[in-house]
Amino acid sequence: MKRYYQPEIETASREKILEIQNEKIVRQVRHVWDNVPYYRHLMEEKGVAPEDIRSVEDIHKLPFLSKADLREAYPYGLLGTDLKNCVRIQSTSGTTGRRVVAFYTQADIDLWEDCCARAIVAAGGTNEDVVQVCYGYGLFTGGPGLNGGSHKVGCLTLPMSSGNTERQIQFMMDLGSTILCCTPSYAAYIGESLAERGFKPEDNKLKAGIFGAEPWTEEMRREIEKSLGIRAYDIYGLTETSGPGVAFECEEQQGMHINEDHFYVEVIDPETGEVLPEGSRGELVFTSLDKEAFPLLRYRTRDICVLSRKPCSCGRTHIRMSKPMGRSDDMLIIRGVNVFPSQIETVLLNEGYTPNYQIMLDRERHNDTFDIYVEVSPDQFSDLMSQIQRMEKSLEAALRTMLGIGPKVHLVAPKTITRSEGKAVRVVDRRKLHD
Ligand code: DLL
Repeated sequence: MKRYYQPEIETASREKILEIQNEKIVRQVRHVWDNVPYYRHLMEEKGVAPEDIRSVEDIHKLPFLSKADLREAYPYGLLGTDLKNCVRIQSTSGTTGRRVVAFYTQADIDLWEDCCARAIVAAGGTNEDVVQVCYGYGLFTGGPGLNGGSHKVGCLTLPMSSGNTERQIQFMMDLGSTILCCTPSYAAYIGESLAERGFKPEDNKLKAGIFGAEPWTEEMRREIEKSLGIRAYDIYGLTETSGPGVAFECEEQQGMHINEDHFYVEVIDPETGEVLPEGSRGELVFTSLDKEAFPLLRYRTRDICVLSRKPCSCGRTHIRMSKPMGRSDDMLIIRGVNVFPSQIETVLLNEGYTPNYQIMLDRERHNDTFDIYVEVSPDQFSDLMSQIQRMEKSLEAALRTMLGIGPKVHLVAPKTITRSEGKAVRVVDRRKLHD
């Protein structure tokens, strides 16, 4: 039996979806023009007025927004409504400079939770399910988003948050969790931890998992499915567009359906900004068609993807996106946390180190390892092991404060990090995250 959370819209004809989008875009551009002086100014600079946008065909006339705009407008500059209408913020785990703060009205939260509910139902969720949410709660969108979606479907929701694997396993076994929501790396770790405790895949009641927030491969999907005895579904989203639920996988597991009634999607050439035809590989750009509090138009995600309109046997008609194939900026996602090399550089310089460093990323038992090799200057150099260890610990603490996750720091002697003749190779990523 095919199941949808909002069947009418999830299986609507292409014409119907376009009609909805066309109506919404006109309203949304007017809303932004009237309420977001920052974007209005960008439109004026480009010589575009709300009257020029009569349908989604005209969207290409609008200016892009990027993370740099979010930084410049931080914190309230892109707010689309009075603060008194906002009921929530969510934020990325970045530093002050990079932090994205997104605002929500109650209606925004409702729509966001609907999107997550669609993902849960697509993964087979009903009100008979027990959904264990072990994405982080708090500022991160993962926990609150899936939590809200799970409530909407009527599932018994376990708001576990991440970490404390012992407790996760105990609740999972005692309460008979049937759907697991977390990052794919944490899912793999839970799978291994279960095996270490002598549990076989058939000992748990899980049937599906909804995993996202970081890149993962088909190979990893197969391993997770095997170790937990489930079907593993991908889910995509970003704080700027609400959070998880912008797109989700159905039983076909062949790309994620984008909720096109709420988000208009384009793929562009990241160099030129030119809109590319369906099927081309390029950067995803989203326009939120409904959001009141944080209504971003043409937001550049930096995620590289391919879109497909090939009909899907699940009956959903919304366009599908491939798994993100990389990024067009230098952002790394380490254990689900967004990290920019420049943040690391800032800490090193603040703490009195040289900017000669190398970030080494790898995977051990499906978990990211995160090592940073930092050269000390000749006057910092010491033969005393205890002193080096103290310095490493203190630098690790400073980095943890800045990044929200802790790397392992290795201080190395002056001039040991290979100098490059061109661009410095700051990041060595051995994780093989993309197929
Ligand atoms: O990661 C929202 C989310 C939470 C998505 C839970 C799915 C599940 P941010 O922290 O703002 O939001 O990070 C957004 O993470 O631009 C992608 O680069 C990456 N990302 C998100 N989902 C996926 C995925 C959340 N399924 C950034 N596959 C995005 C690969 C993903 N990368």
